[in-house]
Amino acid sequence: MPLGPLCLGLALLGALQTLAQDSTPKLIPAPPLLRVPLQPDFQDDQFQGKWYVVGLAGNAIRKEEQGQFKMYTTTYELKEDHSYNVTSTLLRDQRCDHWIRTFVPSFQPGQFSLDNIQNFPGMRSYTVRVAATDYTHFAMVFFKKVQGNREYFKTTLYGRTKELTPELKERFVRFAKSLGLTDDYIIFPVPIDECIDGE
Ligand code: DBS
Ligand code: DBH
Repeated sequence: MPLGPLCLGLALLGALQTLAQDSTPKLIPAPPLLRVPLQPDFQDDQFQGKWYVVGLAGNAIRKEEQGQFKMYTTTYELKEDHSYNVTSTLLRDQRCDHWIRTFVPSFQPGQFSLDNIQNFPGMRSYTVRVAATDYTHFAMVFFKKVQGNREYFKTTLYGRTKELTPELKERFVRFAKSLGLTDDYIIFPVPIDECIDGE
């Protein structure tokens, strides 16, 4: 039996598999939505306003790759129809970048979907769920998106101020871990002044 062609074939197969894996790294699976808590008696008017992203965790958020990730803000403004205009403001390439989208209420208070997902290339679903908030200090929000055939999820620790207590940050870490994430996937963006002060 000629081993040469077989070995070559196996080697090629191995190389192909490596290539395929590299272009689609394994993602930690998203938890079922049913297992993600929902803030009871959600008050959409009280949730409005500016939130600092004090913590960020997700299956595509990696600590090493996002070293010195800068803090940004997300502002929620309620419209007449109870959708939110949502604006994130980030310092990017020495400029303030504004990223605007609309969250539409869905299924139950505190849960939303992204409006006009057809405008987002490859986006098949986008779900937002406010897991916990006291409205005046902090919020923990869960996001899940299916883009192409990949399912990403993330959670943000929002603060009304740039700093939150160690207790709230520890609670956020526990929450992120309850979603299947580990420390490598949890970051605390560095507070900055540019772009995110004011209003
Ligand atoms: O808005 C999001 C919801 C989101 O950006 C992600 C997950 C849920 C996410 O994982 N994003 C990463 C991959 O697109 C990213 O690098 O931002
Ligand atoms: O710029 C972005 O794409 C962005 C910014 C803030 C984003 O996708 C997000 C928050 O979810």
